[in-house]
Amino acid sequence: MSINRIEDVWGPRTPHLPGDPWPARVDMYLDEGVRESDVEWHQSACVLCSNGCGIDIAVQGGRMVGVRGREQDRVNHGRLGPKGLFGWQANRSPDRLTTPLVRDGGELRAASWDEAMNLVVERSREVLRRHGPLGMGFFTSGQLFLEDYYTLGLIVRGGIGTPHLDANTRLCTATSDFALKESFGTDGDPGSLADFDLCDTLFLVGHNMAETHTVLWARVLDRLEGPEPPRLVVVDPRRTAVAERAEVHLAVRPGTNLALLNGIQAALIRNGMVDTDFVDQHTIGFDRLAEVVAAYDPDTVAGICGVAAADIERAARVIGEAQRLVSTCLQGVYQSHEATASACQVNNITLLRGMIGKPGCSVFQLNGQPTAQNTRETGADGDLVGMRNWQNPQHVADLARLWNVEPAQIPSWAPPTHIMQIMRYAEEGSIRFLWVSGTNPAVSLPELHRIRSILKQDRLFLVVSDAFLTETAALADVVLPAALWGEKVGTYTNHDRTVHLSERAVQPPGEAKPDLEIFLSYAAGLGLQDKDGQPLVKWSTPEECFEAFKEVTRGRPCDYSGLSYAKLRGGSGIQWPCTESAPEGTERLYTDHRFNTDTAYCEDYGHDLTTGAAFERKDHADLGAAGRAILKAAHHHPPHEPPSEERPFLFTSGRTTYHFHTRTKTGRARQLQDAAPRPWVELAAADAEALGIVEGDLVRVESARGHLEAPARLTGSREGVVFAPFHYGYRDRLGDTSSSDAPEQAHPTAANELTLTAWDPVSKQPQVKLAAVSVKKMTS
Ligand SMILES: Nc1nc2c(c(=O)[nH]1)N[C@H]1C(S)=C(S)[C@@H](COP(=O)(O)OP(=O)(O)OC[C@H]3O[C@@H](n4cnc5c(=O)[nH]c(N)nc54)[C@H](O)[C@@H]3O)O[C@H]1N2
Ligand SMILES: Nc1nc2c(c(=O)[nH]1)N[C@H]1C(S)=C(S)[C@@H](COP(=O)(O)OP(=O)(O)OC[C@H]3O[C@@H](n4cnc5c(=O)[nH]c(N)nc54)[C@H](O)[C@@H]3O)O[C@H]1N2
Ligand code: SF4
Ligand SMILES: [Mo]
Repeated sequence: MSINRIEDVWGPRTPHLPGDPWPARVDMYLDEGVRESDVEWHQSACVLCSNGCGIDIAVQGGRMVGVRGREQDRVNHGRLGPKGLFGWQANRSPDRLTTPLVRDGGELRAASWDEAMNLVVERSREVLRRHGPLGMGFFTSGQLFLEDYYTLGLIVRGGIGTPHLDANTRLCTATSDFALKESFGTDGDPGSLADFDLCDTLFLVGHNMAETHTVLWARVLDRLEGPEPPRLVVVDPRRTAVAERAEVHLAVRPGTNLALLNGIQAALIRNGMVDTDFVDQHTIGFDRLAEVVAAYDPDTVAGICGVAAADIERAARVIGEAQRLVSTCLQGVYQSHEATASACQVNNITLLRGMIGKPGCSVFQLNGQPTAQNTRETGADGDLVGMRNWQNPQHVADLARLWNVEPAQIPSWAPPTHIMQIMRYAEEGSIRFLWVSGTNPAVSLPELHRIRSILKQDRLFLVVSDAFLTETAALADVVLPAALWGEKVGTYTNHDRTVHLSERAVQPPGEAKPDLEIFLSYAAGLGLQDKDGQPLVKWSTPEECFEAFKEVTRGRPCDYSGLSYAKLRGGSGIQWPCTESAPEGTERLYTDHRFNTDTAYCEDYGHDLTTGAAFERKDHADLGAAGRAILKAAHHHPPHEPPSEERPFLFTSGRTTYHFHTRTKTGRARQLQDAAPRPWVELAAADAEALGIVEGDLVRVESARGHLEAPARLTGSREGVVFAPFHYGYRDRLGDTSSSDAPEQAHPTAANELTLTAWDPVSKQPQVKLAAVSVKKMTS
């Protein structure tokens, strides 16, 4: 059985009237010769993006042989995109890690679990003895399961007591998290994916949905090509497949989102397109917002953003005329200049138009990674478990009671350390132990030359848990072989709060173990205890962990107390909050237009969006939001690295349909790897012509920090913008175990060789979408 989701990425259309249910369409892919009736099916959800499509895994003879979309799942109604259909094949790749590895005489060699874990525990003890908890750092993922994160968070925050725990969600959706907290008081996207079936207007900001949430785009295409299609406004410097469908495409100069969004708000106010009743009753901050955005008239904004003033007016009119508006933000906002400030303006537009808490109306501060939401909820990034506020002593005390530790044990004297700061401490030598789980920073962090030099240091003990010998694992002192999705049980939550259970379909290869087991054996090795001398971590299975997590979320916004593994089996995923009084979950938040901004309840006291200065409890209380949403305003400032004579182009990076991040999975799925085997550089046709470059010429793109070389592709990007996918690290021969050092590549291909060490002042999300570069044609 084969269907072609490589060429026909979004599959056949199933159009419907607004508000009618989205028709089902089941996508399936099985190995050659395998029949649907001959396999066992195991329930799961796809882990190759934050849409979290319901998926069943086909097993025959103890081996994965295919997948099928779950028809009854509310997220995808049976559909799967290219990664979902083909990406699972990475699980069976012959180069999976099957034993622990330890560095011995400079080289990695196979070791037993006892030897490897003893080494990890001994080194932790030694660092704790000599440097204290601040010598320890942990960097985790947006791709493990809720139970893995919650266990790690407890070990690190409740046991070891270091604030140096962050996740790659910092690179991904930290801004989503912070923007939601700033505007609505707590994290959690308010809307439902069904709002895409109902809306009459869509506003997509820095989101290439056609490539990055392919099943959601199929859902949108069913509207665009059906009766009463929604109007579409897109903000992206590139002419993406999404932009091609837009009524208004604003191809802004990278780094100018905030000016544009201020301009749109100014037009809404000027044209009387504000829902004044909603604003008066349910928000605070309008006067200051109106004062700030008044400076952004269409001509001024046109000059800053490099788009026509008339197009800004048109976009504002489409948004202003909407009766049911859905807006999304993603990496073109979050990884860009003024990330949180810009994301908050999209929240503001939603509020100014009163488009929240109603069917067909919402803002989506979208996620990217499949389990990023759980990293945030479990506090495995810079948050405190259960959307608690680390600045609120009552919240910390409450958590300490649930964990049975002293409140002072949980580090809350300063903001949890973000990954760029963790790297800085490792560079300076105050962090001596770093455990990286489920992420590949030697490709995905900015300014790779620097990251490699930090990770390679002798004085830093680097532990990596992964399923493959990645660029990062190749630099480690100990590598722990991890079981992947489909080989372990657990839950995760997508970007409309839908929680899925993923069953174990097959055994992990060799001695690979689930992350939860790895963390539990670490906790046992360190002998971590609660304040009564009992083991700190009180569970030994994923389900027991889930039950414990339910208790720490009770009464918090992400309330899981009404869920159970049993309830998640069989049907669709279920949206939190799911409680005794809402046993089937909750489709939309804030339907009563009461927001989580009470000072005693909120997750964050807020920040100055321009400087990032954190407010104190008193500042928040003085605002008096008390259940009203907060309209936050900020002026635009130019980006850190403007183009210059020497480097006249703006470099940006992102994704292609067929690959996921650093390709550790999609590079091992034949159909996906064949569809995008090599990197490339996108140039605007006029820029290419001026440089004498034609399609396919090898070009060199160089920033102040590094360069990459790849063949040119001429596209409809705005002039002055250069784009490269960030998927291609230096291990282009996948499974290469020959060297633990970054080779001096003949042709470097990683986008992050070029990017800079800079982050958003509020969310601390690195700015990988903006760097000044030169471009030239290579002669050979
Ligand atoms: N195929 C595929 N899908 C994925 C992933 C993947 O790796 N591959 N990863 C998943 C993850 S973790 C994430 S976070 C999401 C990311 O999903 P997206 O955010 O949709 O993907 P990106 O390509 O990173 O960036 C989106 C767009 O931002 C634009 N952009 C660049 N600079 C600016 C700017 O200054 N302003 C504006 N408005 N736009 C700008 C780029 O041109 C690009 O088209 O995708 C998820 N889905
Ligand atoms: N220039 C540039 N840089 C970027 C971005 C960009 O757009 N441009 N995007 C950023 C974003 S949004 C993201 S999300 C990051 C992604 O960056 P990374 O997180 O570094 O990317 P991945 O390749 O997904 O790495 C995940 C690793 O986890 C492993 N893994 C998967 N499942 C499991 C598991 O169950 N257990 C364990 N232990 N390991 C597992 C995989 O094999 C893989 O090595 O990159 C960021 N960097
Ligand atoms: S849209 Fe995302 S979750 Fe759905 S199949 Fe594709 S990669 Fe998987
Ligand atoms: Mo991401």
